[in-house]
Amino acid sequence: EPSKKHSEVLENTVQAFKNAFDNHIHHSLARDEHTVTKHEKFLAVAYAVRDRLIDRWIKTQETYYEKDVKRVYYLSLEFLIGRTLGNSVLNLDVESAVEEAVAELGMTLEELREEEVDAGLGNGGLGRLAACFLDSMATLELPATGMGIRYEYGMFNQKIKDGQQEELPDNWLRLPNPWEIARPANAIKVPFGGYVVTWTDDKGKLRNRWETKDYVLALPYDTPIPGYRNNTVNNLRLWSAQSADEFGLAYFNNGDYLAAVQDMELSETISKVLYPNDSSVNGKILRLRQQYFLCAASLQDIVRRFKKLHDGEWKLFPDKVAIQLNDTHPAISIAELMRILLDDEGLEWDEAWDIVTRTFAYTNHTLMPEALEKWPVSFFEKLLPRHLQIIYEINARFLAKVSLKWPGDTARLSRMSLIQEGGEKMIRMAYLSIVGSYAVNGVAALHSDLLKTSLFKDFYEFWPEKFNNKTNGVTPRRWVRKANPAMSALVSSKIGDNWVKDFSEIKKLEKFAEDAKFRKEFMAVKLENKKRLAAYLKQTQNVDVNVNTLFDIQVKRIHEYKRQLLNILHVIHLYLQIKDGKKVTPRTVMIGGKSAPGYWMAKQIIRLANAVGAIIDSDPDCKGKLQMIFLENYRVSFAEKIIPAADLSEQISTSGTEASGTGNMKFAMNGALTIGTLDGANVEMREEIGADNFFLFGLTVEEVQELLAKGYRPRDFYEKDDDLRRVLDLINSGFFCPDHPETFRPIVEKLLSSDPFLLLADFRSYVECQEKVAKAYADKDKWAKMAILNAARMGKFSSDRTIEQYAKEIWQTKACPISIK
Ligand code: 26Y
Repeated sequence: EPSKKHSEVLENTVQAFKNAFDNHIHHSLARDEHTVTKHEKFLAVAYAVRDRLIDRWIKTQETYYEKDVKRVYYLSLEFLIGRTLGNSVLNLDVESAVEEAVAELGMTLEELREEEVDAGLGNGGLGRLAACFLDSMATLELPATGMGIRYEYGMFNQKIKDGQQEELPDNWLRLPNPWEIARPANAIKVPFGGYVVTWTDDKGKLRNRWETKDYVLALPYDTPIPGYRNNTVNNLRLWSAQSADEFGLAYFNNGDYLAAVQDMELSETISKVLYPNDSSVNGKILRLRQQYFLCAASLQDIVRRFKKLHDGEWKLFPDKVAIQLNDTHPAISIAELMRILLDDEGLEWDEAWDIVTRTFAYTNHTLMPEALEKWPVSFFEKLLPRHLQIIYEINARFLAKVSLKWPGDTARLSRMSLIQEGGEKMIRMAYLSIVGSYAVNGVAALHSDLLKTSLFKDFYEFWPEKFNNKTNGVTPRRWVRKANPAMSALVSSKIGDNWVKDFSEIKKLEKFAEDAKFRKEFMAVKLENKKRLAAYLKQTQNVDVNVNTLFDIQVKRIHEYKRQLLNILHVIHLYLQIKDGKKVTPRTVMIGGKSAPGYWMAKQIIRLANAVGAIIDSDPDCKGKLQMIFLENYRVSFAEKIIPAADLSEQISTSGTEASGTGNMKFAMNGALTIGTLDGANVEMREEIGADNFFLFGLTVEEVQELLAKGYRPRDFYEKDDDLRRVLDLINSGFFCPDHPETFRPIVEKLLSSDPFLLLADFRSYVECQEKVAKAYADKDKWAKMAILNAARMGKFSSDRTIEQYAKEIWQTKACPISIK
């Protein structure tokens, strides 16, 4: 009984932590006080904290097993965790002891936290959502496991050189990762390629078997995920690819030892690097290998755990396991579970299909057509021949049912087919996901509605009951309590600190909007956060910012639909206003985010932002009035410094394009006001916050659709609007790039000719709304009231609320509290 043997629970006293640091510096790192580096001090503290998670971690897993609870597996190609130390210390409730003990090391906890490198195993919203969900699932004591890939290189590091994005590799594992535990004993073999053999079993039944010599080993690395102030420590299991020993055996026999070892490298490339594009599929076969690698390893693991308690009781599987697919990226799991049940376990098709379709649920995160995954049938023939057969069979049975409901509607059949014909045959992964799941959800009310009326209309008509909404949320632990300690302390001094666990309690803050003293304190905290960000920008980018200006911030991936370009057009407009001698409210506009390396237009937008920022900077007329800064290398740990410092949050996507957004929520919780469109979760935020406290502009989804339907002509807007014309003409003149005046002309060209995201149509409305923002900011007291009401009315957007809904309405899982005696 392991939990008895180690019942001398590690102490959380200051002295115990001091001893632990000392011990780890000596025994784990082989250093003394003269040779230990700052980073090693971080490692020692991290090991000491991790030690204090282990008992609960083991106990949690043991309890789930003993109670035989229904488990959730959250399958995702991305987990954008960021840093872990501060979060673990908070959730373990050992902040003050650790704080005091690290003083012994001659450092503050804050400094130590800066030593930790971000785990950047994701692109943006979808990956960060997975990380927030892990925190909430553990906090709500749900028996949940995250499963993903342990990429050796995460999201690239962005450098701005000569005003342009450069990508540097993120070699995050060069330094030891103190949070993970390798479990080579639990390695799993993942097959690829080969062929399908049909055989007859002893009952005379025809069966299929996938045969191959091509295997890759999946090694699990486990990271503990502690709940907030409870005993739950869930598991995040990330798979790393290693060559299987058998691989290259043929070479060994031929004596070509070095060729064999070189070949082993090939299988290890599977988990080498995260694909850094989040908005258009690139169709590389290595990406399909990654997807199958995750699915195969995870499902074998899940099935093994199920069989330990319920071998032969397959009907029970959906009562013990729910698998959530984070977008279509792990959708091959559906075919993989079918393969296991049919080929390995010998079930009949109907039994197997019933189990599969009571196990999976699918979350869609985008309506953008370029981001919808389709894999060539030829890739499947090469890599996953048995899965291809299974998908064909799923499709045939599905289309037969569709045809019964709509006899003779062949157009509908070809629209709904899992296989896209005409040209290269492709598998539509979203359709596979819908057909193989019992629940399909969007990530905000508007998005879920649009799924039903546009992208998945046919499927909604066939299975209305499958479709549901789960509006996103973010964890208040990381995004308020940790990122904004000053605001948190102020808030807790008024309403206690239970809001950290039950974020609906944040509404108790509302009444303090009318308290003049509180307003002053609240805005003093904001100023403190602005100073903290300013100091960081000075230190890292060597820029000086004026903290007495309106901090107007847009941070997110760079994409045309998110319309950073509209933001830049507005900045140029303000610049021209200043040159005209008009009075403006002093602003510092900050834009940050990464472009996919191959996304030319997004890179041009970054380049324009930097060029415009440089011109403004060089113009003495703008001093103290206008500044634009590009924030380099936006990532989770940087977001934690940026968001609490914002006065204004830019959420300006074209209506109908941003599925939800989650940055929008983080800003508002930290007392920023939003300028935004009726898109994604903005709609629901505005409902909660109140229309008076939200700066709304732009066309609605219906108006966008109408304008596009009647034939959108951006040039009409250019011709009718003098301010807009001046801005575009100035860019076109080469003013922002005198050495190469043609540089930014393609941007203007695209806006005038097609402008697919309707920047010109929304420009006037945006500029007028920004004028309202400027006026409101000038009235400090009014602004403070609005800021407080924003923070106070964000209770709905905790990921705890989101996860409660998933648990109740999709997974049918219940809390399983962990007790340690
Ligand atoms: C297939 C590949 C190209 C791909 C890789 C990553 C496609 C999409 C993605 C990531 C998408 C993503 O991050 N979507 C965002 O998900 C958030 C969480 O639901 C939403 O808030 C946000 O609106 C949406 O853009």
